[in-house]
Amino acid sequence: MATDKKDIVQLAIDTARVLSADAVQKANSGHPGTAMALAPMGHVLWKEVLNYNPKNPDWANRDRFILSCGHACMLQYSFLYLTGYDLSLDDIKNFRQMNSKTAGHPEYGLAPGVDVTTGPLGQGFANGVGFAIAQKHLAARYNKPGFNLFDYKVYAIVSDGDMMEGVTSEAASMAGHLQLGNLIYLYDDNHISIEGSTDIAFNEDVNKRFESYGWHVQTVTDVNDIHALSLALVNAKAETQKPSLIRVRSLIAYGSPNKSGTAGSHGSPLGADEIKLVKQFFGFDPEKSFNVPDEVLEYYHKAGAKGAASEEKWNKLFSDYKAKFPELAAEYELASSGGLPEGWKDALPVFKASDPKMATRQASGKVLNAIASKLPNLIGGAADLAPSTETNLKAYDSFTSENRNGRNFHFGIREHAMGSALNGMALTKGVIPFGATFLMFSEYMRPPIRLAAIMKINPIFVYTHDSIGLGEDGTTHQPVEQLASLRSIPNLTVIRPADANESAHAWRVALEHKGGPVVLVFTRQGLPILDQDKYGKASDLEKGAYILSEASKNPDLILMATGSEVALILDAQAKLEAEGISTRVVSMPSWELFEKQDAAYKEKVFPKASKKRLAVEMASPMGWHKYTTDEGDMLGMTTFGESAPAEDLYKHFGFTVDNVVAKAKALLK
Ligand SMILES: Cc1ncc(C[n+]2csc(CCOP(=O)(O)OP(=O)(O)O)c2C)c(N)n1
Repeated sequence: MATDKKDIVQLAIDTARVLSADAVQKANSGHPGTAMALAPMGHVLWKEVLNYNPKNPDWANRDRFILSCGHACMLQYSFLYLTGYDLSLDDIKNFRQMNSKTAGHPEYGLAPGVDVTTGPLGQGFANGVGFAIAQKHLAARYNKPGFNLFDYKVYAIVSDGDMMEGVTSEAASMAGHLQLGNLIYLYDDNHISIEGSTDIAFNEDVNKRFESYGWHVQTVTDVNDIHALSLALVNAKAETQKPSLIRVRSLIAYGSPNKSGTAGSHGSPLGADEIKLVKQFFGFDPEKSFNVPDEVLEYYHKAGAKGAASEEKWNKLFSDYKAKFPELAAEYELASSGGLPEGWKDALPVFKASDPKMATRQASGKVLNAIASKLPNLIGGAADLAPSTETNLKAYDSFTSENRNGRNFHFGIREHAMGSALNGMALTKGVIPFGATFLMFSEYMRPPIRLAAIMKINPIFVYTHDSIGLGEDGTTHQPVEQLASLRSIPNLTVIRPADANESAHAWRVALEHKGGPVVLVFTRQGLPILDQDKYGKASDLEKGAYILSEASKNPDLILMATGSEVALILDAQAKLEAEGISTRVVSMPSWELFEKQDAAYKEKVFPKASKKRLAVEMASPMGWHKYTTDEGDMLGMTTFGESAPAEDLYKHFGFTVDNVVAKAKALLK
């Protein structure tokens, strides 16, 4: 081994650099430069700072680590492998290949030790704020004198790209305001992004910016100075009031004679010749690849192995806690395993048909407030729209810098960061987070919605003001294409309930749902409460679609709708039946839930022989054809709406009983 007399620390760091470069070279794709440059950072983190146990990557009190510049993932994979996570050298050799754990960007659930999927820049930064919020909340709820169950910190490596993204500004502002002193971010200030020097697009004073957000800011002038790095991290840990940013100057692709400091090393393999020069520079055999000296593996394994004792100590602490605080311990154990307390569903309200009209947002608010005391781990808030989205938990405080016990979150008008923070919270086992805004502004949070779906995690996204039915706010606020686009996201379940009782069941399904996020879509405007003695049961919402009102005989026609349009098609059914047209009404709150039903149930709701079908939804018709068939039709929205009172808009766009009846009859001609 051509490693001569190097001291073990330098040898270890250089091994991580060369390993990262080799993996990118073999894959013939990836981002070697930053992984190489930041190996000293990786070393200080995994060797000295992070509290983790490679044998149990899910240990509840581990420090969280986020590689927000996910493209540099070979850095993370290298250290996860070296410290003894369940990742082999073959996994490193299979970087970016089919079915490997070492995907092109770190993916939650694939490589052990990856706390969150990253890659879209800015997301990891903002996820960390959610992790930090959740840590503070868990600590406030469960820690007791002598029992610091949750005292972990949240670390991230962030890059120039992260710093340029808007979501980072939202999240940093939120973190500063909330005084999340448990956040420690290392900023790789390497002056390079894809198009070249960051000067061409980015020249603000990042330190000043973060100071003004209320962060504690330090600068390390050379990433290779591991003593300075360690010291800055010690200072950051000691700062418990403010989130910490450590700006670290680095040279991309350090060690590459022809490519260091250039954008060329950002996103392409170094090339066979250059990688040999790199190996020579670090004193490695240029002819050997994936060369991990035994002493390096032993050295990092030893660092990783320390975690087992830390976890064991914590397990003992938790078992003592359990003896002293059995109820709290049981509550946490249940919540962190994804369970819900027995009997919680008994608290779900039931609404009567004789009650006055009620907007589904209002019903949702009543449901949330009815179940909040039964579900102590349900926490959430809105992007400055709690009064409009009816998401305030009235009996509970707000989560603030002084009160971490609060269950109401004021995310501010920061939808994007709210979504990303919700993901960080959802990834922290033990809390069930929800966040609310208008359906239109789901557009401002699509990246975290998509990432939640990729990660198959379970934040609940609450969206109200769900159609032109919101009225006078006009085109800018009237969602049209949002339902179709949300329904197009794999692993996402969209539920648009038809009335107050369906809203209660929508929350039930959302809270019980596993394997992906749920979007709940509610109206601004009042809707009649469907008579549970007369019509299909609202609990059947869980099947996605159900026969709400059966035809008088074998149906000539099937009317289907979601949300506020269900009441409309019920009225249309009465008219059609009066004219001798036997009409079935299907309430279809969720396509995704319906698609999970078996063929027999689907055939029962939509018999293949009954192809005269009309769907009604005040949204883009895209996608409905599957259910309406070639012989059916869809009454939807093909423009952006208008500013006017809702009743006028219904007439203008044809969402009237007469128009539904006319369209239905046209189908039967
Ligand atoms: C939201 C988003 N936009 C664009 C990209 C594509 N992209 C990947 S890396 C990168 C440049 C990042 O530069 P920097 O953060 O400085 O990383 P470094 O060059 O230091 O590795 C870009 C634009 C992305 N991953 N995410």
